[in-house]
Amino acid sequence: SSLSPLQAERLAFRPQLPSVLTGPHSMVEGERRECVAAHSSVCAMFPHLSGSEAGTGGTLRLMRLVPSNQDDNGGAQGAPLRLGVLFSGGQASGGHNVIIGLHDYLQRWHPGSTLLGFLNGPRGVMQNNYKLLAPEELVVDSYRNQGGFHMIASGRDKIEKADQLAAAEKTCMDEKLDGIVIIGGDDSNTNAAVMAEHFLARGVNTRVVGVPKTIDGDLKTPDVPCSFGFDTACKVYSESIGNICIDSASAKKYYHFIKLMGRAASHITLECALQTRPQIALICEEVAAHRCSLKDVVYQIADVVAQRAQQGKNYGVVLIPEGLIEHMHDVSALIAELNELLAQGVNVADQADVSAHLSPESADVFDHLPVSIRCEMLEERDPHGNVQVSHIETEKLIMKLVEGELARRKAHGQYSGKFSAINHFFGYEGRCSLPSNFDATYCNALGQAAAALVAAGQTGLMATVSNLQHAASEWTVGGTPLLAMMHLERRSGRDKPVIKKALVDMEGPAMRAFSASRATWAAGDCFRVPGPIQYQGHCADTTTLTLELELNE
Ligand code: FBP
Repeated sequence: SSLSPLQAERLAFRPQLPSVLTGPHSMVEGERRECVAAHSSVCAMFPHLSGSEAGTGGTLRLMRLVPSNQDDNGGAQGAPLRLGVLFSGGQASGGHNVIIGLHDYLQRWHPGSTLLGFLNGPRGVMQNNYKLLAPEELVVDSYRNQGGFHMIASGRDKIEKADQLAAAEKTCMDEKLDGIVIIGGDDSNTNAAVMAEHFLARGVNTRVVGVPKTIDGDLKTPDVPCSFGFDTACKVYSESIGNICIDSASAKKYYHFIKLMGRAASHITLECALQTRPQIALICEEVAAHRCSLKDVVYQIADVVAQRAQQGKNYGVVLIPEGLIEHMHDVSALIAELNELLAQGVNVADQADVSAHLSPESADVFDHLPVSIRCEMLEERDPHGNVQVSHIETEKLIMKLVEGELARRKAHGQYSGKFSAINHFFGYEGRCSLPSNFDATYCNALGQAAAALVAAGQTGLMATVSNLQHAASEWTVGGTPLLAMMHLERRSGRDKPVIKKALVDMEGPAMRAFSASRATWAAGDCFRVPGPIQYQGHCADTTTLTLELELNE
């Protein structure tokens, strides 16, 4: 077998189930919910899902799974169901356990059911390209508690335009699907709501249920405590960061600049900072809130380096979220102008010409960037033709500019230390690790919750598993309306209903804990070493410090 001993051992792990899923149960209505903002406008855009076409003005309700002895939907064994499932967007550890949760629920409560795994993400639905996840072929069993999405693979296509919705509708009709489960982030679950509305309007019987996935941790509400994959990714990064911290304190000669995934939100960087206590961790939301410029950020780091040099410390660790580049106001203005120029077909090979077309402020920023970064900004494009910010080596940019600033201070007699820096990027390696016990258990429960929602005839909901501060047996299970996670955003000149990204809350418990300690960490050597993910023993069931702080607020 190609399995490592640990992979083989993890195959045998059986996540504990919330007790409500271990016996007969039924789905009941819970509290009312409002959209995050613009409730009536959002509901009016989804008349069938919100019930506003019935003149109610839009009533959204939570669903809760409760124990029952009755022979109702999802309670005692029911008729076989036909379910489709797909992964959408970036990988996140635990995804396979969501599918396993779906599979196990169907086998237990709806024997004879069929589970279709759509291949390569939403495209698989539009092309009706799937793999049968049949128990007898043991396809599913060999992925228990394993990392990755490779059982059926993922993709970043969208199902939102009329022809795409029509293609999805045809597949669901042809396959006579009772339900389709979309395992994705904010955009994918926004599309899930659009699809659920479309199916209701067209009289298609396929229910649509979402599952909260993304390592970025920016899909959360009071009903969705966290997205899966965040726990494992932060643990993988924190292990390496902790080791690098100790290396820097041992060699005493390098500053390590570490870029971490997380484009819009800096939850990963904040959690890794709480875990490892580096000298500096930049938080995008704070940079944006204080309207920091590139120079402000560089000065902030140079100040810490200079203060440490006075104590004879020419080493340390700096954490940089990958979205930083978009959150410094002057750089984000430059990127917006470059996007315009690229769309107009400016000659990217001629950097002087590009500079001449920019506003004086943006030209000043552009001209002071290292040539390599200028090239990245002009050459790395995403499929929409925009600057591909996640491919820009922000950590190198900041490192080089700090070096320049320190040289300037040295020339003025304001700094006399030595500065030698090394850059790292931790991203993809955190997305497919063997899931932590938390992610394995949470995902298995989420999969079962999603199946229970479909079995109860629910559509347009996100599966939820809550009460996470207690043992898994006490976790609660249900669903929250996708519309309740939405607000309106101005996109391409019109108001679009989308799921609101949950950014780092400047007043939240995790940020408060970080703010209270960061000055001490900057000056001292307070490094903390979390070590590798544990699967056994008393450290095995800890979750992130972020979630722990939030749950104990
Ligand atoms: P999702 O939001 O789809 O889960 O993806 C998040 C993420 O892992 C980001 O942290 C990162 O910026 C991005 O994916 C990288 O995307 P890609 O896999 O397309 O390079």
